[in-house]
Amino acid sequence: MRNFIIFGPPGAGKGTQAQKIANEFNLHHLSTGALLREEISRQTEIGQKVQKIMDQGGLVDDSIVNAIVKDKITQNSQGDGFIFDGYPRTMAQAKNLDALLTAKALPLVLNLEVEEKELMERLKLRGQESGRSDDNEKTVKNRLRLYSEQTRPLLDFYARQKRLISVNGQGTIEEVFQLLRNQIK
Ligand code: B4P
Repeated sequence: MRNFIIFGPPGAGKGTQAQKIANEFNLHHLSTGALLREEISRQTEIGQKVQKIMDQGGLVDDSIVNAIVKDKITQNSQGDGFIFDGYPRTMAQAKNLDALLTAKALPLVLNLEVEEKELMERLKLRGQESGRSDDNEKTVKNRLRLYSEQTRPLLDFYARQKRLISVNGQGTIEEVFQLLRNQIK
């Protein structure tokens, strides 16, 4: 089993690249953002709890996200491995993930580096095209601030453990994919 985390700020291309990597290397793509949006569209109890937080660009409680991830890992434990997308976003989540996977394989972190100006442009465009309720300027600013405060510090944690690989995420989707692919092989 091989496990990976695709890491980066909102709009870095995590979802886009995670899908391609999952197809190429036969991994299970586990996106916490997508799973939470599914809870909202099915109007489950969790969906009702998280909708407002997500619309404002906030971070959903660790306990909710950790429970969703644990369930998915248990349900898919027979495959070749996972690519985690949008998870972990806090130190508590990072530690939870390592604890869940210790007996299998600790994930390698693939970090996409993209400048803030480019992130704003990409997310504004996606907001116009997909109508995702959290892709407006005010919410994107909040998501970028939370990324800097709570998520980016995880890079040091993974670098110290020699589990971090950073690539330039500013090329075309195909160029970025080739950079990642070369690191995974
Ligand atoms: P996510 O769904 O993870 O949203 P995101 O951070 O914006 O990443 P996303 O995958 O959508 O964007 P991507 O970079 O792929 O989370 C949404 C919300 O859910 C969070 O704000 C939070 O509220 C909640 N949540 C999720 N996980 C959580 C957790 N673990 N803990 C707490 N709360 C959690 O792509 C962006 C756009 O750029 C795309 O439209 C794409 O087409 C485009 N793009 C990609 N690559 C490109 C390239 N190379 N060039 C040009 N455009 C490109």
